[in-house]
Amino acid sequence: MRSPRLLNRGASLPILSALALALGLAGAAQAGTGQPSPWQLGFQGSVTEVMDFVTTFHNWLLVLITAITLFVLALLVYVIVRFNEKRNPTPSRTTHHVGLEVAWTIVPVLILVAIAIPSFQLLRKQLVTPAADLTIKATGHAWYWSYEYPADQNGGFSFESNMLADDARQKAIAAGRPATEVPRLLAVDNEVVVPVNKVVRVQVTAADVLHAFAVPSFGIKVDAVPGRLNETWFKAEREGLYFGQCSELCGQNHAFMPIAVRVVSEERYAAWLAEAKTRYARIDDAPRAVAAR
Ligand SMILES: [Cu+2]
Repeated sequence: MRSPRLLNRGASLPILSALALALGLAGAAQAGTGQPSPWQLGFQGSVTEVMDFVTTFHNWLLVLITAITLFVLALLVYVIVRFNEKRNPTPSRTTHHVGLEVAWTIVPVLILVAIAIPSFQLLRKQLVTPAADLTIKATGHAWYWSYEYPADQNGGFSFESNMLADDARQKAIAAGRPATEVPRLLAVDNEVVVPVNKVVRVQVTAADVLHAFAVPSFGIKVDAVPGRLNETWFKAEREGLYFGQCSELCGQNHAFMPIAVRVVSEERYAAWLAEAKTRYARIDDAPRAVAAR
């Protein structure tokens, strides 16, 4: 009952902004980490510093835009109510007000500065790759991803990663795999495996058309362009399975080329690496085969 009165005062802005922020945060808290969840409102949960920053920045912008929108709405309502023809039959002929003009120039500039500073900080964090512990190359194909682990870091193999079809998913679930490990349209046959708390540099390119490599919980998204090598990085701080999707409309099966990254302990990574080297195609086999022809 007090709220309508509050609405007529400046005090309503912080309250409503806080409400919007709470809603946004609640959405983020509900959201799955590594994969989307039903009725999700906010971003997926974060497991990297970059995604933490993205989430905080997003919430800050939500507060700002809510305050600005409510302020403009309040002005409009005030003008409509106070200065309509009935209540204000002889309008003022004022056209200039120095104080007001200075204010509506300075205030927006300050708002833009308040947006620009964290924006540039975030850009820098995303674009400047720290010293990498591990490099992986991801190549987009129509319509799947392939990955290379370079030989000079104990890899030297490459593999393809295709989406699990529904029958394969059902079989996996029947065999005892939890359903969250094989979500529909996201689960793949061969996952990318990386160690936890290590800086992973991902070099991204494409073999045919434009694709984009994106994993929401890491806060990364970078174009995969044929003939060009793009780069992004992440340092996952929690073990788990994190899904992403091709994020550049690339053709008929664009929606069916998911990305799955499994973050594991250092020991499990070493074990996987040893096994992967025997299971997957060696990269250095390819030039030799060409030379033999
Ligand atoms: Cu694609």
